[in-house]
Amino acid sequence: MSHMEILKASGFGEAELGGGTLSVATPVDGSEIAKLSEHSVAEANAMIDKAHDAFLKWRTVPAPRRGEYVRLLGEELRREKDNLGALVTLECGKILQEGLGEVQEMIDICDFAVGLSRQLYGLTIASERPGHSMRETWHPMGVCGVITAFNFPVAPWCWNAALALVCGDPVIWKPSEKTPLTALAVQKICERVSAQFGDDAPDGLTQVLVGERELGEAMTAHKKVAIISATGSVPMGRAVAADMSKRLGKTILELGGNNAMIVAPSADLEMALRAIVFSAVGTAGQRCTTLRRLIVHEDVYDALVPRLIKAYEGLPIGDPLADGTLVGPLIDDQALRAMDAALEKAKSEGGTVHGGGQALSDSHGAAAYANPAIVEMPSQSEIMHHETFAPILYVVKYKTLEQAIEMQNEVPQGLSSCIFSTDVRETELFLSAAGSDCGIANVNIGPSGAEIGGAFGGEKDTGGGRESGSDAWKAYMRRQTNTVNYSRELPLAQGIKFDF
Ligand code: UN1
Repeated sequence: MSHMEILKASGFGEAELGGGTLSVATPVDGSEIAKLSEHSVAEANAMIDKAHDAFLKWRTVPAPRRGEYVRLLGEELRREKDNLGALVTLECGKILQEGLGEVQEMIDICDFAVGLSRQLYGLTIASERPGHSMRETWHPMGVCGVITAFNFPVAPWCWNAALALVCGDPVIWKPSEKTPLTALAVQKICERVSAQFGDDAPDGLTQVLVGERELGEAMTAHKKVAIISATGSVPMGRAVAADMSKRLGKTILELGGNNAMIVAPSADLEMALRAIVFSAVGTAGQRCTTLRRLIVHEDVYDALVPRLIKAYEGLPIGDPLADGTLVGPLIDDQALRAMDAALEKAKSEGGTVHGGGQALSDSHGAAAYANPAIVEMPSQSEIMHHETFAPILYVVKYKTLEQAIEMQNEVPQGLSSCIFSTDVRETELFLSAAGSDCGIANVNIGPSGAEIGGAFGGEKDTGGGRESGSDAWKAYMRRQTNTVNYSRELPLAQGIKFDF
């Protein structure tokens, strides 16, 4: 399919794609595919007010009925999976299999949220007073602002939106300025869902803000945005947290990752090799869960690392829309330059670089295709503490598991981690309180590609937020403690006497 056909299949007309000020390029060949109109801050504020009006109505719609909205969204996404998956690939450059996988992740969280809409359970609590009962009730919170990054242009919106919507919160979305088309395509889908759903879907239930940073700032500044869930860089997250804390608004932050794998002597090296390649070069190293540090026991280093270097040499790099490609382009030239700079720094810190540099420079014009790189490092140096959003895998040796865990935890980020080992003493230590300090810790699988059923997020510079499965829904609701006196007395708690 041509680029225009992909855009048309997602419902874009030519008029909509031209005439604006925001230039959108496809990383596939670097060409411009749209010039979109941007929202002003005044328009953003009006949209937030509209979302708040929607909240006043939506919060009174019974949660299972709200779940029906999300069920219809999941159905529409199933129908649109091929079109939206191709658009994800066109706009952010991940290979088509991963574009489709991202839409599947949206469908999965919709299914989860539909069930959840009948399970927004509170507790009953024993009261210390006779004739009293206590319980905990969960109520809708307010407008939920969602800020997303270019690398997963649609799934993180859906992790947030599917939960927020069943929890009674309208959603206002500020996608990355690099990937607004996928967001607009999803908004078109939501508008179809609203039309099917009927009158109790208020106007402004889901909205998209097209433009740059100041629109995110409009959301953090606006009192009617109760929660902001932001995915992206650590500096962005810090700015959102600082602004929100001024008005004591809630945040859910999913920021940087610097994910490691420990390969122990007992590991199944065949499996480890496959897991390493997928998690280090998948999405061209631009997942927040990408494998960036490989910590290999000295006894298996020589059996693993030369094979890995060889596997990298044969990787099919190219057009992400073409069958057989495993590594697509980086988002833009700036990303390629950041990768080059990190590799130079790694060299200056004693690293031996295999691979790296621009790939396919002749055939792909302005696009930024990179050769994935493996860097053998003498120790965990400065550069290894940074997340460079590119396919760079640093490799270091270890002697004892305690030392490996210490290295794995030493970086500022705390998103995902894993160990390859068939020794239960090692794997359980890795998962224990003295083990990985990350939000995600896996055994015998890579650090990326999490399923939606678990809570997703991590500690330290990763921001501490949790999205998606488990009880992440609680962050989108307000908790209310209710004490009900059904007696004819008025005893005070803590046995206080107060007679008058
Ligand atoms: C991200 O890169 O921001 O676990 C999200 C994974 C995907 C989500 C990544 N399910 O790799």
